Amino acid sequence: CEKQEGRPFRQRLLVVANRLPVSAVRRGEDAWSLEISAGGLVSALLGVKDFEARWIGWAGVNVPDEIGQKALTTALAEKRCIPVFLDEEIVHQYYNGYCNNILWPLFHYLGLPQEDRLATTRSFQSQFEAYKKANQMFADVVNKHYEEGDVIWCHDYHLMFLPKCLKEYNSKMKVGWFLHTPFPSSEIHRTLPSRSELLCSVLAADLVGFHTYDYARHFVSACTRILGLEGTPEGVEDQGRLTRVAAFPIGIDSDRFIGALKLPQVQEHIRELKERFSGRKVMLGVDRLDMIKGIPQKILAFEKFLEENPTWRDKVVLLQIAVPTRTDVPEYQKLTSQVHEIVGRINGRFGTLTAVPIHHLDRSLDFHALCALYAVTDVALVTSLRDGMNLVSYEFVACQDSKKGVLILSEFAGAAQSLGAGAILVNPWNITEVAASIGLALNMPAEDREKRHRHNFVHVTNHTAQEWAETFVSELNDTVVEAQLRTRQ
Ligand code: ADQ
Repeated sequence: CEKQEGRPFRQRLLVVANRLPVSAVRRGEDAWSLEISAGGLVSALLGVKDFEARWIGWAGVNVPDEIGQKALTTALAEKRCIPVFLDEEIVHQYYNGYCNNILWPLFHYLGLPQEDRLATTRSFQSQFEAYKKANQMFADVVNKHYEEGDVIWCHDYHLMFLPKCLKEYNSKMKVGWFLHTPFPSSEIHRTLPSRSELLCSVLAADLVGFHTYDYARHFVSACTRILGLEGTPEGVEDQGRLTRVAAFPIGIDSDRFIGALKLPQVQEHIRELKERFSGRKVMLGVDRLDMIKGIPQKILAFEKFLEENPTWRDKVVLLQIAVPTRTDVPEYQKLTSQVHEIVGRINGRFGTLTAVPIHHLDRSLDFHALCALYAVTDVALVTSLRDGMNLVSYEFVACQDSKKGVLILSEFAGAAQSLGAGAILVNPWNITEVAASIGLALNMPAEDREKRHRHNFVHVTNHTAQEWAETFVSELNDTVVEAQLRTRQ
């Protein structure tokens, strides 16, 4: 059994996710350069140290030729990654189509894109077929690398069909499935034409996990209402077979953030930022540029705050860092222009020759710069319209132990259930309420800030990514053992 820092690995863990945690760039016929990429799941699993983990997923590039595929497979193996090769047509139908155009908005209560609602409805069946085909391709790769005793952990809405495909290969595989987005109310889920097939496939897993009890409850009620199965306190039962369903709230590797703050380069960043924004309170938003994150609503709330509080106009600055995603999708392009237009208007309206109220960056920040920004922030604004959990709120809290800034948090983010008592909770659709909360946060007495921060800091440092993964995997092992005992009785 291989070792890491002298400790034996407990078990082989096959982490299956749509994207591998690397971006691959082709440098020649058989040469690739690889870089670890950002994202919620990557951040979480970076903190997991006690498993011998291998990642299986798509590398995000089309590699039609055998030489390229072979070279990429070899390069990825060094990073314990195993690629699934998807061609352009499958990616278009499965990833852009079914995953991002149908499941993503539906699971976040946003419905189908307005403009092409009918077109989407028409192409639904072909996209669903591509989705199943892609999931089968993932299953083929997992099966090829599977060894007895492995734990297989499938991630997210891209792979809802995978548990069924895997169990068809080998019913003894230990299969867990975890959803990183919300699972919507059964009234929403039942509008999906493929509603039953998806639920049945997920139920083939031994353990099904969600960030919150609400999402788990929605899933169980979808199974009872749509499939007519029995929901029990443990999960869902179908002809004597139980699928365990439970909540496993994700966390972050808090030590990594707390440790980074002590590094000289981060201290230098902090010093520069303090100097740059001296005399002004710093408000911060860090999001992927996605409609679920509620960026335009957040900026409009900030505008309302400035409108109603002229004395604050030259004393506060909003830094909004938005990483562009899915840049080829028209809806996302529209969102980018919309955000630029609103920011431009507000800066024109409230800016002076020497200062603007909003600094908006369309880019990703490196880890050290991000930590420094979190550390100098007085008020963080997380106003997602819906969010499975939201790790930015956790990262902000982890970096605030000396400043004790205030977190304004959407009640529709999963994090509201864990950080709600320390944050100011808001309905992100209510701009008046968010604007009032900004005032409350900026004027909050130190004692109150300290109490709220302490509550959240204890939570963030006690419920880490590592603990999340360990709990899920040990629960999966236990579930399988219990099921075996039940069948023997
Ligand atoms: P995401 O929607 O990606 O994840 P989130 O949980 O906020 O959302 O994680 C984003 C990650 O990307 C954070 O670690 C953050 O630091 C990083 N990031 C965001 N903007 C960045 C920027 N400009 N520069 C650098 N880094 C940036 C999905 C779900 C979430 C769920 C996670 C984990 O949508 O609800 O919390 O998975 O389960």
